[in-house]
This record gives sequence, structure tokens and C-alpha cells, in this order.
Amino acid sequence: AARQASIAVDLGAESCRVSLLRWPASGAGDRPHVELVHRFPNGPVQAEDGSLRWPFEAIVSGVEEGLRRSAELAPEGIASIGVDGWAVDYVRLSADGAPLDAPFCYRDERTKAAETSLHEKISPARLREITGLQLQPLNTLYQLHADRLANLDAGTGWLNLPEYLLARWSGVRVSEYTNATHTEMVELESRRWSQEILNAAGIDAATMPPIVPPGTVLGAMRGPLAELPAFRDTKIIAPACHDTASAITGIPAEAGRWGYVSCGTWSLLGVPLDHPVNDERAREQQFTNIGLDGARYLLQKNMNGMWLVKQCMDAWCQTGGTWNIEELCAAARIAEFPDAALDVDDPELHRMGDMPARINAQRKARGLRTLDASPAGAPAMASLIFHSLAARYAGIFRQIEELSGHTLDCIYFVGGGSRNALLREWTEQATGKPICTGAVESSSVGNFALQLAALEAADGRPAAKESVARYAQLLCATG
Ligand code: LRH
Repeated sequence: AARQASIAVDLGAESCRVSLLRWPASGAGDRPHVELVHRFPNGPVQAEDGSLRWPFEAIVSGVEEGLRRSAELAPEGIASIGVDGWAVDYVRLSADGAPLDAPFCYRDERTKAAETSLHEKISPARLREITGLQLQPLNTLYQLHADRLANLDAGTGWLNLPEYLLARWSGVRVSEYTNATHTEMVELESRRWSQEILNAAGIDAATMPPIVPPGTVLGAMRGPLAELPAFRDTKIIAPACHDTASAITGIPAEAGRWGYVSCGTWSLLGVPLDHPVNDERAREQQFTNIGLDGARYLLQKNMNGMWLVKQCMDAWCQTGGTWNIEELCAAARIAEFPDAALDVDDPELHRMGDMPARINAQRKARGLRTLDASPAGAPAMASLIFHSLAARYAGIFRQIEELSGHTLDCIYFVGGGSRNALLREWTEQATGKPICTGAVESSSVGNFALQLAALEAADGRPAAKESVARYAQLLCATG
């Protein structure tokens, strides 16, 4: 009989995906086949009270629809399910574990006041020293503090979104280590929740889920879905619940020094290392050290990504434009070379809506001429965005080489944005480094690799690093 299948759920800010991995019947080789079984759009929505939230019920029901479809496609049964997703956002839970309301989106403006308030209680310098993190107002810490300021904290706990789904199906509440690091509440060296930070933010330690390493088997699947025959022996596994950590785990690289751009809504640029880099320069330049499997760290910079393009395309669409991404890139390629790069991480450009107007506002403030914000001006606007991203990537990789002390041989592109040949080419020109491509669905590759290695590991011990790498290579080789 064929080895049982596995399911990887990958929650993205623009779309959520459920993928099924199946093994051929014995004797037919040992290469698994991965199929994208269900994909549905996602995005923040303005709630009635004006706040920005995630369509929680649509996410949960979409994912569970993907699980049901997978069960039908895999009569051999499902051995395991893992979930990864964008970091920082979370579900607040009632005492009996039910979700209290739709999670806030990290782009909601409530974090501004929370950041100011929290930094009065604990200094940014101290937060940085403890966590080794790029201090971003979107981090879970500021959001939990905002809950407190708004009296929304019922003291009954919270879980990041991927871990919420894992708890929904296993009954076990955890915070997976790679995802926990992005909360800005984990001590860099000890890998535990920082009591000092919790005290400053007024967060009760009893509400903090226990931290587990990536590749931890949480338990058997329970609840209504477990009644389907395919889910009879299914294990619920925490992979690297942070999608970026999962995407880097999914890179099929051989030995050598390589950097990466995990390119989606955000651009995450970095290098995997065995130790964190939290010296003065790393602090000044706001580099982050977030967790990776195998007790490693990602020395990384989080910056704007395809969000800029997607938001412009939405705006052009609303004013009668019909650009799709392929046509837009083809037109941008032959459009004028920009007079000056955009400051892509201007906080205004992380906000939702009116992106061409926001870009023009920045240019105006800098004494530059404004561009045509209508659909007719899209090629020049796109040329500006892609050139600016590439130029900033190049600057960041120079800093990464200095900070890590390693010269990078090549740069891996993974994630949805890695499909964009224009961006890859302009990055190659700007950095002077060869560009390699990993999987578009690299987060799902890493998710599967950690599950398979965890199933292989004895006595519920976390997945072995070598076994994870071997599975990532196998999966990328089969495409
Ligand atoms: C990418 C990502 C990124 C975080 C952001 C909130 O999806 O997880 O690593 O910085 O979302």
C-alpha cells in the first residue's frame, strides 16, 4: 500500500492555499507528488467599527474545504497536517478556547498609539537587546498592548493564526518557535518568553502559549473532520508556523553562502546563520534575527514588496484600467528609467488604498515631479516601483554581507514574487549577484519537509535538520 499523504496549509495575506502530497504506490519510485488542491483569495477588510480585520470565517471554512477535498483525493489516508502563515496576527480566545472575534490585521492603525505607550514603559533599545528583532509596530507585542489599552484583553489567551488552526484540530495550544520570535516577546538566546517584556506590556504570563520547536507533533486529529475515514490516523504537526521561515526551509540549496528574497506582499531579505547578529551595527540598521528550524536564525530585513504593485493595480482597476501583471511588467520594461528611487518603506506606502496617489505625495514632498496616476501612467509607475525595490535589495545585501562577514555566492528568489522575471533581472543588475529560483510555493515545501521529517523522527522528538533538508531537495526536484 502507498505511504499515507500529508497536507500543507499556507495562509497568505493575498491568498490561502491547501496542498496535498501523495506518495506513489510502492515500487513506483519514492518521489512524492504535490498538488494544489484549494486556493482562495484573502485580504484585510474594513469592519463596521472602522478597524481593519481578516475575514476569519472565510479563512477557516476555506481551509477546511481544502481538507475535505484532500481527503477525497487520498483514499490511502492522511498521515499529517501542518499549517504555516503570515506572522504576528492572532485570534483571541474565550476561556473554553472559542475564537472571540475576527483577528485584527497588522496594518490597522491602532498599533501607532500602542507603540508610543509601550516604549514609555520599556525602551526600544532594551526591547532590541532582549529580542534581537527589527522593532515593527505590527509585531504581536504592540497589538496585545493595544488590546489592553482598548480593554479588549479578556485574559483568556490568544494564538497566532496558524497555531489557532492547529489547536482547532488537535486541542493543543502552542506557540511554534519560529512564529513566536516574530511576536517581539521572545528572548533571543534563551528562546523563552521574556518576563521583563510581558511585565512592561501588562501581559499575564499565564495567557502565553508554551513555545515548541518546529516539527513538533501536537497530537491526533480530533473534532468533526476526524470522523472522515481519511483523517482516522492523522497527526497534527506544527511545522515552522512562520511562512517566511518555512519558505527558507524550502530552499533546495547545497552548501555555500546564499542570500534570499522571499517575495510576496513583503520582501524578506536575509541569510540563514547558526548564530544571531545583534551588535550595534545590526541594531542601527534595524536588522532582525528571527527563528529558523535547526536552531538557526535568519539575519533579515523586512521591507515592502508586491504590496506596492498590488495596491496600484487595485487603484488602476477602480479607475477603469485593465492591467494584469504580465502586461504591466512588459510595459514597465520599456518605460522610462526613474529619475529617483522611491522610499519604499515610507510608512504611508504600507497603508491600504490610493497607492499611486501616495507615491506621488512622497515624490512631491521630496521636490520631484508627480507621475501620471491614471491607468495610462502605469508603466512608468511600475518601472519606478520595480527599480526601487531592486535598488533597495542591493543596498540591503551589501549590509548583510558586512554584518555576517560572508560574501554571498548567489541570491535565491522564492514565493509568489519569484515568478516575476523583471524583478529578478533588475535585482541581478543591481546586486551583481547570480539569481537562483526556489519554489513559488516554497512555504508549502518547507511545511511538508518539516512534517515528513517529524513523522520520521522517533519518540516525538523534533525533526532532524538533515532529514528536513533532504525532503526539501526531494520536493523541489519533483517540482
Ligand atoms: C510574510 C510575513 C513576514 C512578516 C509579515 C507580517 O507573509 O510573515 O515574514 O514580517 O508577514
